[in-house]
Amino acid sequence: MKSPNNSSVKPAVCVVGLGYIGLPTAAIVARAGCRVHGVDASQHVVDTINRGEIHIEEVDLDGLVQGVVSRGLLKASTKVVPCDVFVIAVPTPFDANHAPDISYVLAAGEAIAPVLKVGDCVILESTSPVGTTEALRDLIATARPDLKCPGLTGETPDISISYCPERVLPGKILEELTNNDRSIGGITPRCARKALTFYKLFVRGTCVVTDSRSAEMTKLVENAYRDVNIAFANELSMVADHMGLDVWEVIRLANRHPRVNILTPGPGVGGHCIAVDPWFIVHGAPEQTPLIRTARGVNDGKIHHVIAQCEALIAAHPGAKVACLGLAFKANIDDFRESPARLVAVTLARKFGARVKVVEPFAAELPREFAGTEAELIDIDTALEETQILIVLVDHDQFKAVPLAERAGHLVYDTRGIWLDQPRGSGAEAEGLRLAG
Ligand code: SAJ
Repeated sequence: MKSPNNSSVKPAVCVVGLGYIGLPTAAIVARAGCRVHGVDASQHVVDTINRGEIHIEEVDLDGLVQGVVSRGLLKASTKVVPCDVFVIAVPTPFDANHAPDISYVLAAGEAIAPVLKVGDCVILESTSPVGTTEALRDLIATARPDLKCPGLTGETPDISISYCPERVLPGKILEELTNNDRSIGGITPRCARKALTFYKLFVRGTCVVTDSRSAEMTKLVENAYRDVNIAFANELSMVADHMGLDVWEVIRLANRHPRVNILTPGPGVGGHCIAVDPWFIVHGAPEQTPLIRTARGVNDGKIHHVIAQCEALIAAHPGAKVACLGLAFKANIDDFRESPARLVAVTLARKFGARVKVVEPFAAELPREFAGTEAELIDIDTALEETQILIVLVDHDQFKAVPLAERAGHLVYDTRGIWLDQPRGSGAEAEGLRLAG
């Protein structure tokens, strides 16, 4: 990498993987003054970005990408080119047995190995099982025996390799990429220092230097911690339904304890992170992770609990029209990946036919799984006027804004607790259902 001490000389940066993390990262690094070469396997993604446009939804990303592309600071292609810093931000899915798949990471390693030169810095950002950064190092060492790789011998390595995960929240990515603290996990301390120099170009949060394995585990631990705590909230909501209690009231009161912070029940856990990353820990230590594994079961089980509650409510009101409010995996974004709301809505649509409508302000059309159902995408006003049962599946601001006067006469199953002013006597007891969420 170019002289880290000469602040006027910014490194040329190659970002491999231009998705939800790679593209915002490439754009922010370009805005910091680096010449950035983005690489993606999809020609459509490459062409979109080179037009100064974006293929994903993220607040303010369109303006930023348009600016850095028009200034020639960001260019995309399907091929890697020689640079000083290589950031790998490709997917790390899991297979049917919840075993992590790092093939995209290794493919990225294969692509960058031929163009590496002495002084270059390789950084893996993708959420990965512990040991992946060392596997990447071994791949590069095999592909490039002429380069001294870190952590293999006592000699000073020619290149540095580190693991530096992101921890951004969709919808706030640009802000959090800049301001959040960051783990900088080097295969050696020297590697970490090289990566630290790069991140100090655009990270205002504290960059905490550590080893690559600790950084890999930290990322998984952060998301597993959240999944376990969401599972506790979801289990409470199922207990409340069983006991006829108002889970929102119980959590509101419990959280007034100075050291209690119970999270929010929902229809299950969606997205490509919280529902996935805990499995990386379980896969690495299957005998030592009963809690993490069970929490995954509770959160996935909540989806089916919500479906059962909905089916009972709808069946108890023959002829009533139903509006499923929301398909996204979380509030105010258009990301529908692994969304529990989608599964609930399509299950109801398949069972109750034309009675079921869907409201999703962030969708222009229904996802493909609704093909063959009679479900219809409508807006919230039509839902309020033409349906009798409202099932809140996503806490979009647009739904929160519906005043009590416009929904008091409806039967409401609020899985997100956005309408706590809804009369509890909204007919739910008639079926013995306490629709606590
Ligand atoms: N959820 C609940 N109840 C809650 C919080 C969340 O039901 O109290 C649900 C959400 O509705 C959603 C799912 O859990 O379906 C995940 O939502 P999330 O808010 O945890 O967010 P993600 O998956 O978009 O982002 C997480 C974040 N990790 C943590 O908060 C520890 C983010 O910082 C990570 O960078 C991201 O995963 C990631 O990329 O790993």
